[in-house]
Amino acid sequence: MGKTIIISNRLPLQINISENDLEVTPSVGGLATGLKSFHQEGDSIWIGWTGLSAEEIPDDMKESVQEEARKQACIAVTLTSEEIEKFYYGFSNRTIWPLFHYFMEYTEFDPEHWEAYKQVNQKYADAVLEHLGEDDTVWVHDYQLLLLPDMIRKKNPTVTIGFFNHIPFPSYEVFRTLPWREEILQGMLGADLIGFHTYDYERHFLRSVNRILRYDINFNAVNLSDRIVKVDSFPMGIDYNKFRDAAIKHKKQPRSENTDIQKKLDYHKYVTRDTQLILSIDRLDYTKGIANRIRAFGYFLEKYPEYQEKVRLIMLAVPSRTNVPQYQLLKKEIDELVGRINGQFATVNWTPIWYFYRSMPFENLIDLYSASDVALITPIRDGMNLVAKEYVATRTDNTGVLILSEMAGAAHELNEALIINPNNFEQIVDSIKLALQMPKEEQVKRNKVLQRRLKRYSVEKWAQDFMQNLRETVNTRNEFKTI
Ligand code: ADQ
Repeated sequence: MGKTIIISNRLPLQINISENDLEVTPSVGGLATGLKSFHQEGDSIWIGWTGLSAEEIPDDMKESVQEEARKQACIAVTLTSEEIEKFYYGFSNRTIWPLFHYFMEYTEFDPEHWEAYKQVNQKYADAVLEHLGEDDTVWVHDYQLLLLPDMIRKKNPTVTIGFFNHIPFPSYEVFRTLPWREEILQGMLGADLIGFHTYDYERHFLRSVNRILRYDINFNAVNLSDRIVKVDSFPMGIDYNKFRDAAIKHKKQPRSENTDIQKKLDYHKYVTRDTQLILSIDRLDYTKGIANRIRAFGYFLEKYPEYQEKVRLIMLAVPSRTNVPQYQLLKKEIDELVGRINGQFATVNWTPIWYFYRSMPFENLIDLYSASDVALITPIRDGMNLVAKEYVATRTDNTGVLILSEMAGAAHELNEALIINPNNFEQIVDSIKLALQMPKEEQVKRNKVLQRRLKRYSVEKWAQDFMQNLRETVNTRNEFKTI
C-alpha cells in the first residue's frame, strides 16, 4: 500500500519570516487540529499553503521554507499575493464560505475570483500529481479545493481519491444560485468517496447533483457512466486522549507561567471565588454568532439581575480572514458590544466580559476549558464545531454544562447538551440560567454520556472510518470492472 497524500488549503504549520529568520508555529483551525494526529501517526505527506505569499519569501529563503515544511512531512505550495486575494479571500471566503453557511447577503459572484479559484486549484492538483506514487491514496479537504478531485482524476483516472467537506453543504435552493454550480459539482465528483459531517449535508449534496446534473442517485451513490461515487456522513471527532490527558495533567500540576489569561484565571479563582465562568471560544467569524451571543449575555444580566457580579463571560476570538470587509466590520461590532456591556454593568469589583482577541497555545486553551463552568457555543451555522467537543473532553470531574446551537453539526451527536436556537434570545438566556443552576449530579450524568461518545468516535476513528470506506468503495469499483 502506498502513502496517503493529504491536501488542504493551509498546512498544519504556519511559517513567518522575521529579520531573515523563519518562525514555524502550528496553524489554528478545526481542520488542522483535527487531522494533525492522523498525519503524525501514518505514512502520509501533507500538501498546502504556509500562509506566506510568494512575494514575502526572499529568493534565498525559498528552499529553507520547503525544508521547514519537509521536517513535518509537508510540501509547501506557494501562492502569489494576487492569488491569495482572489482565490483565498475572494472566491473561497467571499463566495463559497458565505453561500454554504446560508449568508446569501454576503455572497459575491465575481468571475475574476472564479478564474483565480480554477487556476489555484490546478496549482494544487499539479503539486499532487508531482508527488503521486502508484498505490497512493489522495485525500482532499474542504471548500477551497472543490475542483481538485476531478482535476487529479483527469490526469490519473485510476487513482483513489477521497474528499471531505468541513463546512455545511447548503440546500439545493441555496446552492443553485451559484453561477458555477455545475463545475463545482463535477469537480467534487472526481472523488471516489465524498464525506460530510452530517446526514443532512450529504442529502443536500445528492439532491443538488440530481437536480443540477441530472445524474441518477442510488440511495447514497451517484451513478456516473464509468464510475460510482459514494457519498456518506462522517462526523469528525477530536483527539480525545490528548485533551483529556492535558486536562488531567493541568489539574495535578497547574502551570506557573504567568500569561495574561492565566493571571486572569488565577484572579478569578482566588478573588472572585463565587463568580461562575462562562466560556466562549471561536475564530472571529460571522457564522459563529459571536455578536448575538454577547447581546444575549447582556440581556441575561438585565433579565436576571441577581446574577450581576456572580457570573462572567470569558470570550476568546481568534483573528481570522482580516482582509475581508465583513470580518473587519464584525470585529468593530464586537469591540463596541463588549465595551457597551462592560460599561453598562461593570462595578468596582467586577467586569462582566473578559475579551481576548488572539490565538493562544494549546495549554492556555486547556486552562480555559478546565476553569469554565459553562461553555456557550452559539453559531448561526457551523459544519461541526470542535470547540464544543474539546470542552466536554477536558471536564475530568464530569462537571460543566455545554450550551450548543442546533445549527452546529455537533448538535446531532451531543444531544445531552442544552441545545438552543441561536436566534432565540429568550431560549439562550433561559439556558444560561439553567446551566448556572444545574445540580452537579445532573451535569455529571450528561457529561458521562457525552464523553463516552467522544472517546469512542475520536478523530483517529473518524479518519480510519473514512479511509476504510474509501478502500471499500474503490474495491467494489475494481471488482465491478473485472466482471
Ligand atoms: P473552524 O471554523 O475553525 O473549523 P472549530 O471546529 O470550532 O471551527 O475548530 C476550531 C479549532 O481551533 C479548535 O480545535 C480549537 O481548539 C482551535 N482554537 C480555537 N480558538 C483558539 C485559540 N484562540 N487559539 C488556539 N486554538 C484555538 C472548520 C469548520 C467547523 C468544523 C472544523 C473541522 O468551520 O465547523 O468543525 O472545520 O471540520
